[in-house]
Amino acid sequence: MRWTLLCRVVDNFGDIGFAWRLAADLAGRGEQVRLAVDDASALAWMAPGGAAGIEVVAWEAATAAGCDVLVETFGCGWPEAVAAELVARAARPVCVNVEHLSAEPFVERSHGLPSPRFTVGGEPLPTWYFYPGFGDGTGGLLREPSLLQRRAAFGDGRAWLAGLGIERRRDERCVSLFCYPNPAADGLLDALSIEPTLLLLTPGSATRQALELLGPGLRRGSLRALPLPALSQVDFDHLLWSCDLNVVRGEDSLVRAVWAGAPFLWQAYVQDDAAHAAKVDAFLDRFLAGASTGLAAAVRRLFSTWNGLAGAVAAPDLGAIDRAEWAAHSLRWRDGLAAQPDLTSALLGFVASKR
Ligand code: TRH
Repeated sequence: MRWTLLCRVVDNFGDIGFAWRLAADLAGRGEQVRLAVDDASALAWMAPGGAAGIEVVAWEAATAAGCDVLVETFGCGWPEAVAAELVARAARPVCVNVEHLSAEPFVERSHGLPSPRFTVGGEPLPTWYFYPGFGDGTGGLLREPSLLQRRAAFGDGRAWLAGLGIERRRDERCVSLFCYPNPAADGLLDALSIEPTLLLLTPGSATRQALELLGPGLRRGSLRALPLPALSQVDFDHLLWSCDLNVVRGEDSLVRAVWAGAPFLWQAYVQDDAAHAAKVDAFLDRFLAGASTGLAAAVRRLFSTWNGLAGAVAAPDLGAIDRAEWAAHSLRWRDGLAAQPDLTSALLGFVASKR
């Protein structure tokens, strides 16, 4: 089928990050994809070289003519020309709005519902809501067909790190940091500095905060930190696969940390009305179902602190968590999710049912 994917970059990397991953997964399965985006600049480092089967065009150059499926990401709307084509019935693709990821119960209720838009004359232009999610009855999570095999074959990441000129010492734990500005960052660095730790800093806010808090030497106690360059999405996965703990944010990096199968600490995208508190809670309800009471309490406290939901700025308490239990639970949860259909397969099936 021929797909047009629409993406508007609001801020950060999540909008284009998700849109590119979906485009690449579709193209990898033999679909033809045109990705229309209002700011493609991040693709220069996220997807250098592009991918076969994907054409990237400017937002204004988007057209629904000749396409079978029109996907709007995160309610970004349609470019004027596309809206005009749809109103004039010059094109009749299946229209889908792929929404934000959440573990909240409304996702199951809303997934697959029609979201009719209307022409000025009141004629309906049906669009379907498609909600990514963690459970049955949602659109699932992006997971390319070979992802878990590639992850299993990757090994412990020492060779990949060496390719970046980074030598991980024998006794060091390896931690990645991708975060928003976070008042609890100082406490996290304290908690990490108690034992030999190599902290790998992603560009932007993680590196900025580490430099402010650790100084130019980037050391504290037994912790040494190293700034990384912006990585391609493929190498960002490699980073997560190389670490014992991944500190991630937003949506797409959370999903990739889940597939890495190692413990992760998630910072939700902060919303003014504190809507992220419910998001974090709902996620933890799912992630911790089946965990021991002790692990569940300690992980919940850690996530609350890191997300600023624990009252006064408290220090993230990594020491309270049984690490082996956390690792085994993360792996079990990953394997359970991997038994569910992935987002792209679910989307292909959904579109087929609407044609
Ligand atoms: O960048 P984010 O904070 O994106 C956010 C969220 O998606 C949020 O929900 C949304 O509303 C807001 O953007 C607008 O975090 P996220 O979602 O993890 O996206 C980061 C992307 O960047 C992801 O695709 C991984 C990619 N990435 C790389 O490819 N290389 C890198 O070196 C890094 C650090 C990230």
